[in-house]
Amino acid sequence: MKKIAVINDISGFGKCSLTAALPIISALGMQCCPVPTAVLSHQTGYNSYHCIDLTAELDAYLKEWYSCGESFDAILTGYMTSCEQADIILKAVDRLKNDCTLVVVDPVMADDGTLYKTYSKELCRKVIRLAKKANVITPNLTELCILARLSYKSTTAKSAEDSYFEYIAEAARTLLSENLETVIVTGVKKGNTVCDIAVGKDSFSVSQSELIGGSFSGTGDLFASIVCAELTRGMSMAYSVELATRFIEKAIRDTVKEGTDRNDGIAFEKHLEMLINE
Ligand code: PXL
Repeated sequence: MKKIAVINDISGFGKCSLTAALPIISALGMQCCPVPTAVLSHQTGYNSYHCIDLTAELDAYLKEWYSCGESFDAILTGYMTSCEQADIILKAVDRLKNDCTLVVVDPVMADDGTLYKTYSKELCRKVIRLAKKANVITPNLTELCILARLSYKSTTAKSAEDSYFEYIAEAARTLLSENLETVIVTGVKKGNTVCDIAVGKDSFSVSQSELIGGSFSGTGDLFASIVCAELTRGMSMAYSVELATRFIEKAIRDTVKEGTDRNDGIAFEKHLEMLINE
């Protein structure tokens, strides 16, 4: 069975990070091996939460993995609590990967034009360094603007232009390198649609959904988990992105019907059957 190491927090409420990655990767028939970076009562978008930061334990936890010689088909990283934790994760990615390991970095930093309140400029610089180690990154549009040093306001101001997606693709292409093969920009709004755009050196694909509701907790984590697992089992980039887009669209539709708060995440559980034996 293929194994994916997921370096992320676990939050009691918010259906994000590890509570998103675990069911998705299991449904897709792979073993999810968590490196829990923190335990939170709720994700940080709620008005109040308690965070048990596991930074001080991470080296000892990872040392056990290193001494067992564990190796992984893929590594997926997400939310980080501090610069000190980011430094440990930067080293862990190098130690855990082998020549065949797919490294997917979700450069969690911001959404809707605003940095998450726990992310400093210095932590963003660490995220940028981590993104450079990846084969695939999955920034939302705000995070792409940070990575590509663009203004979010002037980027979204172009959304009505015919060339909007090409503009975004050009920005994404500036990030590509020898190892970073694909940048998938998520949640790009255009008219009444929201799109996920996969950009490679010579490739470009757009997966489109109807824009329903606003942005919800955990969608980036669900998206990155589906894409990471599908690529790990050998599916194409365009197929993996389209499946992730369709899965999230269906779950958002149910969530909007239920009328729950954006912080509570999306109603994805009933749609896991789309992924089982798929
Ligand atoms: O979904 C990203 C994420 C993950 N983990 C925690 C968060 C967030 C976004 O706010 O707060 C704890």
